[in-house]
Amino acid sequence: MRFHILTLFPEMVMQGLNTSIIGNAVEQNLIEINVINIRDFTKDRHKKVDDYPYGGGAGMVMQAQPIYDAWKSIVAQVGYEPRCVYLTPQGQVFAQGMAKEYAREEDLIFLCGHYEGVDERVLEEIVTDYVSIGDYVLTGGELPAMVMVDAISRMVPGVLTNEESGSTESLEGGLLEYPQYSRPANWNGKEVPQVLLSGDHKKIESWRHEQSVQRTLRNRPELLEEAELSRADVKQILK
Ligand code: 6GU
Repeated sequence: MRFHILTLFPEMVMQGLNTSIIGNAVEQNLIEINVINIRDFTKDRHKKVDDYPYGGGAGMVMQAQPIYDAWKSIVAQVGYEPRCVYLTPQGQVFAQGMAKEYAREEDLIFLCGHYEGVDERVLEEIVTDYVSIGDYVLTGGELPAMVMVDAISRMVPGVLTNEESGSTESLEGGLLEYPQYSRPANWNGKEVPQVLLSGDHKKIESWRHEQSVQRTLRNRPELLEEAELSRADVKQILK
């Protein structure tokens, strides 16, 4: 899968995505991350990419021309118009199901805005999806783009090893992850739950599932509306 990230701050995006699992996925050619500096496409002789908003008001607006030309260069390179995500707090809130869906795309374009926004006319021309990463305001779309690349990449086949993919289950069955423990069995006077040392894998599995249900109920009760629950789960919740 190829990610194409349109930004005024390419170094920020590149540094954020060259490490750990995502860095490995790039090295193994499972994903490709193509960072494009919008400023490289300005036709302004002072390399300007923004201007004052018509109608007045605070801040600057990113102009249409450099963004459109940068986008066209991607389209020319790949030979079709991939889905184009504009990162904005006005968008649909990103969730695990969307990450899974985006992971099926061959190419995905991200447009990172800055300042007070982007000229609406270029958004109308190129953007197919408006996405937010949550209800708070950030200074630009770079961090949200990195968040999305990470969440989508781990859904691309081969990116996670068998060991890592266990932690995929958490939000997919609609439940939060159960607690984990490692050595030593007693740390600071705190014991690892006995069941985990029992070697009884059936019992361990059902204990972990119970923990997931309890955690979800305590921390994110709204998730239980979508979660797949057994009669035993419901009994546990009601007791
Ligand atoms: Cl996608 N962009 C910005 N600037 N702020 C955000 C956001 C996106 N999602 C949440 N806050």
